[in-house]
Amino acid sequence: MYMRARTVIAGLVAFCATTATAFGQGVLDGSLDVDMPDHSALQGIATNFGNNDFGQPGFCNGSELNAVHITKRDGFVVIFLAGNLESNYNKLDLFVDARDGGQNQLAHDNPDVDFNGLNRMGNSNENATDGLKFDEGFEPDIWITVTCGDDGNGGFVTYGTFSELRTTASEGTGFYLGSGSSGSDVINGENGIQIAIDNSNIDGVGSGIGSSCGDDVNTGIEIAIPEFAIDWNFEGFPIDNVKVMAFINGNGHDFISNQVIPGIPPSDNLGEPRGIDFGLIPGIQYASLDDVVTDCPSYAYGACCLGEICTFTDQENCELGGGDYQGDDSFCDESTCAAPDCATDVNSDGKTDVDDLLELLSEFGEICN
Ligand SMILES: [Ca+2]
Ligand SMILES: [Ca+2]
Ligand SMILES: [Ca+2]
Ligand SMILES: [Ca+2]
Repeated sequence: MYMRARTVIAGLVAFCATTATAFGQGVLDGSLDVDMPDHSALQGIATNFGNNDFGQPGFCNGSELNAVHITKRDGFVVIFLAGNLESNYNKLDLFVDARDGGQNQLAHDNPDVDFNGLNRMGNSNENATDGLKFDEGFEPDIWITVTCGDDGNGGFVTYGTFSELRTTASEGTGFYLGSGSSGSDVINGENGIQIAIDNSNIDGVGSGIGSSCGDDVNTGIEIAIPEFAIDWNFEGFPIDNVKVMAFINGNGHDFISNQVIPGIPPSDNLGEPRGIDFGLIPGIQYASLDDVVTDCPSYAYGACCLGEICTFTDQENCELGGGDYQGDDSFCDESTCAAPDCATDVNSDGKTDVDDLLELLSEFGEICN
């Protein structure tokens, strides 16, 4: 059984070496195929990792995840992430839950791949309670990361890496998938995983941390995963319950942006991966094969003042915490929640009274240079 599968893989790779793979009506090239289903999730917030304006398939000066489409085709799970990945070696991290078991919280002893970048997001040792945690009900079994940049000679290059996320992490296999470039110059992994990137998008979400909409983007990152890469013991179980989530991360897998798909509410970048529990972030941060989402989520978020402390949240949460909501789409800056200037409040306790007068008198006659 194993030998037969290897033969299939070898044949596939030989085929792929000569041409971009056709999937029914589809072609793996970073452009959305006409027969792909509608989005399973749409982005609702602006990107705080740069809003690309280059408009070319390779080099790109920002990252965003506008939508995710998922389908099954000719023995592959095909995932299309509408958006673009900045060519500065930032990372796309993709997680796929398509079989029993897996890791709802990333472990520390997964395969050492991509400079141990996968374990950079996991718990820091076997007794630690940290480690990136997903929403309840999402236990990914496969991780794929993609990155891109200058190849050192002015050319655009892409790299892909894969790992299993086994329930017993140390039993998993992971390896480098190879390199490619933009469009139909795809990454061809030895296990049949293929990755294509087209970074042309200059639309989709705008720049910042507020509401925005990722609709109508038809280029991005297209990934095909053969079912036998998921059914690693060749048990022949049906692969019909496929769940997916992805985010843009820093180049060491060490600083997660605010571009997560399915999205998070309006937010600055999330930062340190080990501190993140998507279960505590409102909304469901995974999408399923048969989900259809046609409208961007809309969020009424704004600045909330609790004294001089400004946070970015919705009106209900702001007022529940005793804060003063500044209105939808208001933002926190230095002056948003600043106390009014009050020169007569000598001891800075928020009021002018006899204490200020006493403080002033106690220093009466002092020479100030
Ligand atoms: Ca395509
Ligand atoms: Ca699973
Ligand atoms: Ca954009
Ligand atoms: Ca959540």
